[in-house]
Amino acid sequence: MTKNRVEQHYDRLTHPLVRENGVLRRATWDEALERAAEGFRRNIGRHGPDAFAMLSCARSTNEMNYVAQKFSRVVVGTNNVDSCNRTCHAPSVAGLAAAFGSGGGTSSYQEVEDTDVIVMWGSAARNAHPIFFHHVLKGIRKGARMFAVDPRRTGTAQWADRWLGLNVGTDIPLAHAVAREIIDAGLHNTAFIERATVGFEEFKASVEPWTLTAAEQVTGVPAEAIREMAHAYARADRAQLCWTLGITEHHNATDNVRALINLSLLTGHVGRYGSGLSPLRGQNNVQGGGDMGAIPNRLPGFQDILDPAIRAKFEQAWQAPIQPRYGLNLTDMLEAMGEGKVTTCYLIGENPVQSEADSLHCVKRLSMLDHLVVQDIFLTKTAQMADVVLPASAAWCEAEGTFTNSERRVQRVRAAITPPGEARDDIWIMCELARRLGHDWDYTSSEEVWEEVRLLSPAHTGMSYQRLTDLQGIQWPCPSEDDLEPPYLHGRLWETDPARRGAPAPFALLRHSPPVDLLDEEYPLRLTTGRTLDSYNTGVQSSGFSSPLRRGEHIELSPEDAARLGLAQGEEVRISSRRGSVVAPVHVDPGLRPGLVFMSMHFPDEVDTNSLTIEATCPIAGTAEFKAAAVRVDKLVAAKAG
Ligand SMILES: Nc1nc2c(c(=O)[nH]1)N[C@H]1C(S)=C(S)[C@@H](COP(=O)(O)OP(=O)(O)OC[C@H]3O[C@@H](n4cnc5c(=O)[nH]c(N)nc54)[C@H](O)[C@@H]3O)O[C@H]1N2
Ligand SMILES: Nc1nc2c(c(=O)[nH]1)N[C@H]1C(S)=C(S)[C@@H](COP(=O)(O)OP(=O)(O)OC[C@H]3O[C@@H](n4cnc5c(=O)[nH]c(N)nc54)[C@H](O)[C@@H]3O)O[C@H]1N2
Ligand SMILES: [Mo]
Repeated sequence: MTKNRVEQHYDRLTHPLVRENGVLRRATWDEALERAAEGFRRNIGRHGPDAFAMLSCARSTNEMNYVAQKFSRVVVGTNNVDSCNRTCHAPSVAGLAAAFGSGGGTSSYQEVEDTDVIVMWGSAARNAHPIFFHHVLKGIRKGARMFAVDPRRTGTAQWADRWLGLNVGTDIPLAHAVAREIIDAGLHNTAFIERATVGFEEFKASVEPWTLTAAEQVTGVPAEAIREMAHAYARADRAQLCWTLGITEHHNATDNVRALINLSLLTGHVGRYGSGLSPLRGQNNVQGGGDMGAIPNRLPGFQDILDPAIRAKFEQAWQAPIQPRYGLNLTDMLEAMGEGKVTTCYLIGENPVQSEADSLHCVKRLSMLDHLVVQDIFLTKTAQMADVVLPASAAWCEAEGTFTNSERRVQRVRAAITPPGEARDDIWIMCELARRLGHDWDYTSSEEVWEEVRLLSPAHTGMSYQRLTDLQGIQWPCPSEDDLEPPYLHGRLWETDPARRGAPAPFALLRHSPPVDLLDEEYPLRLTTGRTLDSYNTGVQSSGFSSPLRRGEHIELSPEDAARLGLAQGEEVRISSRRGSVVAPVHVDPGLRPGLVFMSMHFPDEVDTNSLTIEATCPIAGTAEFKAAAVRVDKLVAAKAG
């Protein structure tokens, strides 16, 4: 492919913009960078470094994310840096770290091909992770049995041997019933439990009330299906447990994750080839963004900010003090904006105006900022609120660097085309801003950044660009250039020598906590939101063209509810929650059970799904309950008359 011979999307940002008399106008790079830096300087000078918050881009490279978190920590002096991980898999990271000490998925993609049982729990992988799903299909072809646990009979569930259609937000009762059945039938792995875990007796007592019958009543899943999955998972020689947002976008999301981890501890399905836990990550480099420290509690290499020795190592390398406390996460940042504590924000490759739960509330908070800088490749709804808009290159095709996927594999990406107009590399832009704020940063290549990462993060030390190229990617941890770790984590749990085995993995004691947004007579239906194959997140990168594959936003209802409400396929109706109300056409979906409504989040310009969702968040991870809102659906004529 010849550079520049590719037709660019007509809406790409091609030059910087600054706000003047209330409107955004074209500016030179010099003017825009000066305005951006001046606003940061003013706010930090007035209110201190913690008045600054940054969101870093999970679409961009590891190198970009490393520089972004360093900008927050060194140039500004705050740990207030986060990314979209907060809206999806922060609970997976928190749950896995609490159980095993590190937050990565334990298995590699290849392992679902070489396993006996695959459980897809709250995951629409057929739509959302099609590459991974190819591996799943290969596993099924080789004889693996698959179970899908999802309120909807999704495209993923259609490939399963058994679909467990549970009520939204009842995953803990279901997992507890699976655990109780396994223990009751004597199928738990006593040797593994004794050797590698703690807290089994207390756990056993805690799941005692969740008989199959009790669970059937709460979850809606037939007792016999729960029993079948429990026996299949426990009896399997190898089993993979995969989950995504059906587990993590809840107010008790970290508990949900721990409930699934408990099952792996009970059966020993972790730390071996073919047996493990896979939270399939969301955006292409959200795993890498977190690994690089673009989260408020970890330095690059998932190293804890509260550890004085770790801080000392980074302070020495960066020649700057690091605050000895966790920064604000995305959820806390928005709250702090509402309270006037965060007054300036640097948003890189995020569109919270359309992606945050209870979006109307989010807009209110962002509008209270004194100074907002947005760095993106499109003029998003969020960028339209900014004081300064900086046009970036699109990392996936216009930048050099590395991405890290859900199996912790770091892979090189290369610039195939040049960015349009005056758009510039994310790292170049941050260096220019750093310089204007008194830090003489001069990274001339992504490899130079990567070499710094390798020095500071033991998990990445063995990954030179050359080696990443030769081996077509390497999974972390990779501490040295002369070896490769096994493709799965936590093999230590199987060591017979206690010294090598290290800390045991604790069972978690958990309680069922139903969705916060209660159903009542006024709002009797349960709305859950998610993805379709043909569109991406807030639609910024998948809108702007028409395709026969994309059919716009719909309110998906069960045939029973559509009939009860007298709604026809394609009819425009109003859907309302306690927070907002929108209009969209009906789609009758036989894969939905009565009482359940589904919408995507892909067309917010026309239908703002997130004006309906609730901001109830997981207290441990900060993730919002995108998957459970109480709603009402009304015929338009009836709504007008009322
Ligand atoms: N085509 C496409 N692919 C994408 C994306 C995209 O926008 N489009 N986005 C990417 C991103 S950022 C992410 S994070 C991933 C997300 O990937 P997924 O998490 O797989 O996608 P979702 O559709 O959000 O939700 C998964 C499933 O959770 C189910 N669910 C809802 N409530 C519950 C519940 O209470 N319990 C259980 N067990 N299940 C429940 C939903 O019915 C849905 O099928 O996809 C990534 N891939
Ligand atoms: N109702 C509902 N809402 C949800 C969810 C849900 O399931 N239901 N899921 C949540 C989840 S999991 C996620 S991840 C969020 C997604 O939320 P966001 O991350 O806010 O949404 P995106 O549409 O993915 O926006 C990414 C932005 O990055 C920009 N971008 C792309 N590449 C680059 C680059 O190389 N450099 C720079 N600087 N910018 C770039 C794009 O133009 C786009 O504006 O939405 C959350 N919101
Ligand atoms: Mo995500």
